[in-house]
This record gives sequence, C-alpha cells and structure tokens, in this order.
Amino acid sequence: MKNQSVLHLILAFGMGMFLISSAQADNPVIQTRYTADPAPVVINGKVYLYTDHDEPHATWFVMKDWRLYTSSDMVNWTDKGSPLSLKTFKWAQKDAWAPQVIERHGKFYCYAPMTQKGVGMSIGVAVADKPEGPFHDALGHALVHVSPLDIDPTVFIDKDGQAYLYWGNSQLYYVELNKDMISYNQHVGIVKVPLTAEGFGKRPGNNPRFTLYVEGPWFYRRGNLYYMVYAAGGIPEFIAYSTSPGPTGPWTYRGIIMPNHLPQLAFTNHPGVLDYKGHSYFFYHDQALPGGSGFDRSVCIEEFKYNPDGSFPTILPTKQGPAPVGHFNPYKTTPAATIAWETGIQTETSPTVGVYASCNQNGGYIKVESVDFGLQGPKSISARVSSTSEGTSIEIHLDSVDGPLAGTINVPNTGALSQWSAVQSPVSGIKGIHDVYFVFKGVSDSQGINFLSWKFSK
Ligand code: FUB
Repeated sequence: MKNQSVLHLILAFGMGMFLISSAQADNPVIQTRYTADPAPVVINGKVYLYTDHDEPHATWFVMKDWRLYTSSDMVNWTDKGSPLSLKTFKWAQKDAWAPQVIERHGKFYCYAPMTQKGVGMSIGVAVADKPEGPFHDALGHALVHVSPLDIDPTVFIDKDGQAYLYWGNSQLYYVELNKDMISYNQHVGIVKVPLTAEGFGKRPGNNPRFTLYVEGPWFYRRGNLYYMVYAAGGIPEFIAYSTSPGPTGPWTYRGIIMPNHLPQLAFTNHPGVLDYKGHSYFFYHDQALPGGSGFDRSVCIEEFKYNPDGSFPTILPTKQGPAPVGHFNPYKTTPAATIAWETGIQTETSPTVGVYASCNQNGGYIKVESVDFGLQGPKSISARVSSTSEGTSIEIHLDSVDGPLAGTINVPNTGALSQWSAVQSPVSGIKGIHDVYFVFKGVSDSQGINFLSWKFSK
C-alpha cells in the first residue's frame, strides 16, 4: 500500500512535470527542421531569422540550404522556406554554413560561407530585392578567401555608413565593405585581428590556440560600445564576448555569456543578438530536439537585460524561451506554417502556393501562442486545406491540446494534395487571449492533411 502511494506520488509528480514542461516548451523555437547558427535581423518592424539547416541523422555537418523564419512577437514563427541554397552559388561544392543578412538602400545582402570547389571554405555574397529572396549570387565567385577556415561572416553598418564584415575560425579577420556591399576597400585589404589575451581571453596551459576565440563572431554596436560576441573554447564551445571603443578594436575580453556545461547544448554554439520592441534577445543553438546531436542542432532564444554598464549577464538556456512581445491577430490571413510549438507537423514548399503545413500523425497539432480575439469573439474560421481522404478534420482547441473545443474544420477530399479548397466552419466560446491548438484528426500515414492558411472572422 505504502509502495503504491509512493508510486502514485511519483506518477503524479512526473505528469505534473510533463504538463508544465509541455505547456512551456517553446525552445527550440523551430521544431519542423534542425536549424543552427541563428542570424536574426529586424526589417520593417518584423524579426527575420535566417538560419542554416542540418540534415537529419547526420554524423557530420551536412548542410545544403539556408532557411528563413519571421515573427512579430518572438514566439510564433512563420516558415518562409529556403531563400537561398548551395545551388545559388555555381562555385559552391558543399557546406552551407552560418549566414548573416543585412539591408542597405532597399536591397538585402546575404553573406554566407561554403566550400569552394578545390579551394576550401570561402565567403560569398548574394543579393535580393526582398528579405524573403530569391537571392542570387552577386559576384559569381567568392567575396573573400584568405584561409581554409573562412567561415561565419558577421556584417554591420556603422553610423557613419562604413560597413564591416568580420569572419573566421581560430583567426578573426575583417574587411571594410564598399557602399555596394559586394566589394571591399582594397587599400585596407583583409585585416587579421591580433588575438591577444587582453582582447580575447587566454586559454589555460600552453594551448597552441592562445586565446579563447574560436568562431561564430557576432558584431554590433550599442551606444558607443562595439561588441564582438563569439563561440569560445575549445570544445564544447561556450559563448564569450569582447568590447571595443571603435569598430576595429582595440578589443577587451569581457567574459562568458553562455557557459557550455549543460547537456542540452551542442559541442558548437553560435550567437545572435537582437533588440526588438524594447527587449533584448540572445539567439543560440542546442541539440535538444528529439534525435538532436552536435550535427542536428536547433535554434533557441532567451530574453536578457544588459547590466547598467553595458555588460552581459550570464544567460542560461531555458525550455520556455522568451515571453511573447505582443499578441497575435487572428483576424488576418495567417500562413498555417506559423508555429509556436508543434507535434507531428512538416512544412513543405509548393512552387504555386508557397510554404504550407502538413500532418500525417493523428493528434498532431500546431500551437499558436497568445492570440488576442478581443472581447467580442469570432463566429467562424476560414481555412485553405487539401486532402485525398474522407473523414479528416482539424479541431480548434483553446489553451491546451485537449482544452475546450471551439470548432472543427471538416477537411473535404480535394482530389489531390496539390488541389486546395477554401472551407469555412463555425466557432464558438472564444473571447480574450488564448493559445490556439489546431489538432489534426482522422489522419494517418496514408491519409494526411495539408493546411495552407487560416483566418478567424467576427
Ligand atoms: O554550422 C557549421 C559551423 O558550426 C558554423 O559555421 C560554426 O559557427 C559552428 O556552429
């Protein structure tokens, strides 16, 4: 009897932990794919999160394309597909590694490292008219190549208009980009930053890599202070930073931001830092998704506050990630590939309609967080769906996957998965702010639902 009570207690505690963690599980922020090396940027009031992408079941960095996700609240991320890939660069062989994108004069420049046939890692630049792409190779050859470890470009335009591109593994280089953003000042040339103990921290012992700097630099300015945040180590990497009064140094080592001893972290890490809607965010990657590893990583986000002197606090990885900064508007057409958390969902890209969500797992769901329906709630939902089976549906639940049922979208057999149908269903009992769960029912391996978009109406 006593043993049974203890068992019940353990089970109850375990379930409680499960419910708490599943209700808060918003890191990693992208679950439909393995993503790494986050490069966030604010464009027209929205966060554009560029990432690279680890192929599943990888035992090395197998990376073929770059991905884009957008958000206006830091919790719901819309999959915008792949704006560029190795195919964008004719001279690229493999290794679509850490990118960064910046806007100048209405054009968008993506700096990205990749292995150049017969040469080694080199950094290319692609340009687009829109942040979603398509990007095309601006040069037809690499922008910079100075060493076999030319990776991890970070780009920044200073207040005086001068743009800088820093990069490098085990060495840190920079060039001063010209205003065209696709060439650099040849008089200054490629500058190798002196890696001193004062600037980048000294490794213990007589390590041939003298300083802590490894890779993944993230360069920006805050007030009058320039920051270089980077992966440091050895392995596993931690995230450290240095600051400088000017864009090209001298640098002063300022310490560790994210330590490396936590099991959910991968053996690499890679920072991105962003201010958005009055909050500061730290982007990094871990290996916490199911099947995750050092070669199957996932982008995560933490909110933080700078100390009053501009220094970083220690930032530890969390499962819950940042709180939403603003509420989601359900009365506009929303791509179904807008996800705070999901189970059993894939996102795919169609050349005709763009990115859509699909589900073949009965009970699979998409959670959209902190949706503001207002005091007068909606009466209906319209959606674009496709299916080749009978009897499938998408249930709308509030606040948890088995929370109150607000409506059901019955999905018709549209004849082909590429054949989309607009459907409308009544909803009831919704007002105020809720997490919305789209729960897929009646689906199986052989009968799935494709879900393109949704919109509630009053
Ligand atoms: O993703 C490939 C490499 O791993 C990146 O370029 C490094 O920053 C490390 O994250």
